Amino acid sequence: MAAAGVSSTRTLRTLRTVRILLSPLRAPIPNRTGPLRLLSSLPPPGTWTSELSRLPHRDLHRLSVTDPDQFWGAAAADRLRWMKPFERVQDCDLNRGKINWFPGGRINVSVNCLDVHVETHPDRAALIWERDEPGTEVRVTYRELLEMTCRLANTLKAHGVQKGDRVAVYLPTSPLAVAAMLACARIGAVHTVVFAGFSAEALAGRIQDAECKVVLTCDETVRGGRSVPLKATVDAAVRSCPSVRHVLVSRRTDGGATAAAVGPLDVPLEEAMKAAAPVCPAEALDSEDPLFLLYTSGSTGRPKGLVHSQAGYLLYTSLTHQYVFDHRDGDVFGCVADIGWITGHSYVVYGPLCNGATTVLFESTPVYPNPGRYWEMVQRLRVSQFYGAPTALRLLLSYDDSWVKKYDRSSLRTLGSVGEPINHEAWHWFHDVVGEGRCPLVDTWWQTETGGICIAPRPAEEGAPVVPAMAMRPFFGIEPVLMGEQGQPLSGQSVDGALCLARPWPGMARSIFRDHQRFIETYFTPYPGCYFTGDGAWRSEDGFYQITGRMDDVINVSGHRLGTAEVEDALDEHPAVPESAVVGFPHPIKGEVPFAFVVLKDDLGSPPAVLRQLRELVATKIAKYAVPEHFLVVERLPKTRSGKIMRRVLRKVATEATGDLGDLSTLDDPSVVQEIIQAHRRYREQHRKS
Ligand code: 7RM
Repeated sequence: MAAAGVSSTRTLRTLRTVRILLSPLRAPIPNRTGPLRLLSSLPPPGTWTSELSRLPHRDLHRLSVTDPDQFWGAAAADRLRWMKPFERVQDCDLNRGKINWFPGGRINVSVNCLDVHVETHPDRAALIWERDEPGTEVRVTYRELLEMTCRLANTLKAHGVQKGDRVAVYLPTSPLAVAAMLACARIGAVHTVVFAGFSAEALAGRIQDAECKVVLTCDETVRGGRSVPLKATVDAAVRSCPSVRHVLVSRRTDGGATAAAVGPLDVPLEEAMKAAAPVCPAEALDSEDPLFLLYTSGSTGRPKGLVHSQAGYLLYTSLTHQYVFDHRDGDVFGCVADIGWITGHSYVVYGPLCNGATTVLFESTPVYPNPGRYWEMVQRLRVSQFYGAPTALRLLLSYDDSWVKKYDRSSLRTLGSVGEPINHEAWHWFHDVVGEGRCPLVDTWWQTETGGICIAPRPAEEGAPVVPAMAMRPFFGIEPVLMGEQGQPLSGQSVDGALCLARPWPGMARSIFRDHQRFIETYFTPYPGCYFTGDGAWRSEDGFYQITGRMDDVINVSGHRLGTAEVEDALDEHPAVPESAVVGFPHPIKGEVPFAFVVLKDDLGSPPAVLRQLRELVATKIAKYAVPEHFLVVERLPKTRSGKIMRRVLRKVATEATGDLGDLSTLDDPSVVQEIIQAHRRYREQHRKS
């Protein structure tokens, strides 16, 4: 981990500065007589607001790790509305991948996100749909969203959807998509949202794996001024999905001509919802009934359907949303992620709605109609928190600062970053230019698997000043452990290792759909008793954390998580490609791009034509962002004697870091490395010429 060491030294220096700035302001931890005891047996309702929430942030954190049952029990009893109280706080055994929170409890997530707020503030905007054309936003109140959700829930029931059935949602970030998620939650169906940028084959793969009964979509959507035909993609996908009984189609645009022909499975959604009753009783679900599946890339095989469940997920997303972003009543929360990713699930939909916030649904792009889009939106909607991805910031900072400065950003209180490491330049631009140096910037680390933010700065903590490079610390109930190469926990400071989380937390995924064994093997076997994140991290001498990047074959393209194995599988389907290897390659804006090494059979077509077909193949099998930016044709790949491709060597060839290739002794034929280095030189020269 040489690269990690370099950036670690830099961080270390920054962190020292932070500590110097922090120390005079640090409030002493109050002396306590005896242990904190807030609960007797079952947490009485009201405990959290009356007792816990008054505790200083630091004490809350201490309680969350010294007495997690008390902490989570009180939080769950008070923050959520239960239909039946839970009997125990948790029953977990990470060794066996057994994760069980709030057993015995019955709850409905849609009631917590809608009905409870309709009782107190029915006319508050739940959603502000920031549509593609600026200035055409649509507000949906809590009352309206509840009615929409109920009508949709009744429509799903009328089309045979029952508790436990899976429903695919292939929609842009829009009120209908949110209502679809909550409608599933209302009746106990399990939604699986598929990012509307995925191809027909990628969509079909997910529908097949989840055996979805119903697909929800719309005719087309408009993004960056261009129309995207969603229904046509669904039509192509469902042909190979025998489980699908109905496709519920919303009419998004008036361009009826572009809507695909009405097939035998299709149901016009607006008509069906109009005919459905506006009230739908909420199912009393078990705390651990599944809420949704979300497919994400791993280092091997096809994307896996991570299973998240009801109560723990909702509690965790609402608590993190409140504390990490310093959410207050009346705020407009602006998370610009697409609902097709976990960030959209947790911080566009569930966390903010559970907290009764007004949440923004951003449907456009950062540069439409110009690079001032985000900040013009902040001004127009009076956004309080802006949460986005470094890749977009890197793109925007390449334009003139006047695109930011001409808009009023005084409504902003907290800035957030997610999805990939935020580099220093982007951090400073976001903090200093966008936030005028007065808003804390929270760099939040988490994963599809963790359900919510796990490691982030704590600006809301008493005495925490607003300073650059605010360092990351574990959230309530999270206990990070760094593991060394022999699998031993590394104690002390100034160390880096494999990032694990040593105790269960309520927001974590419960399983991989229909493959619990893979769940155990991926996350709990590498370091028994701990959850393994797949990331490396560095702990500074002050105990702050910095993420150093993935330790496996997962890369991050414009904040999109991608398994290099998926790209290889797509390439290998071409008859001219006997084998291929894909690695991540640094890119100034996208963070990383796929770099493909391909072996071609020489009797099959001309290389340029084949490469064109390969690009097309990846776009149709996965998505456009997965198409390799670089293709290097090679004679052979570097393989170990046991036949494993040594990708670490290929990464070094791609980045021309061939000075130290590391241990090559396990290679079957080490001469292949020089061969590939030569091929790369020729490639680079050609590239320079063109
Ligand atoms: C929320 C999300 C997860 C992977 C994760 C990391 C990387 C995410 C940060 C980060 C550095 C961050 N879910 N990652 N956040 N790396 N700093 N603040 O992105 O499942 O799609 O991706 O993303 O490698 O393992 S995800």
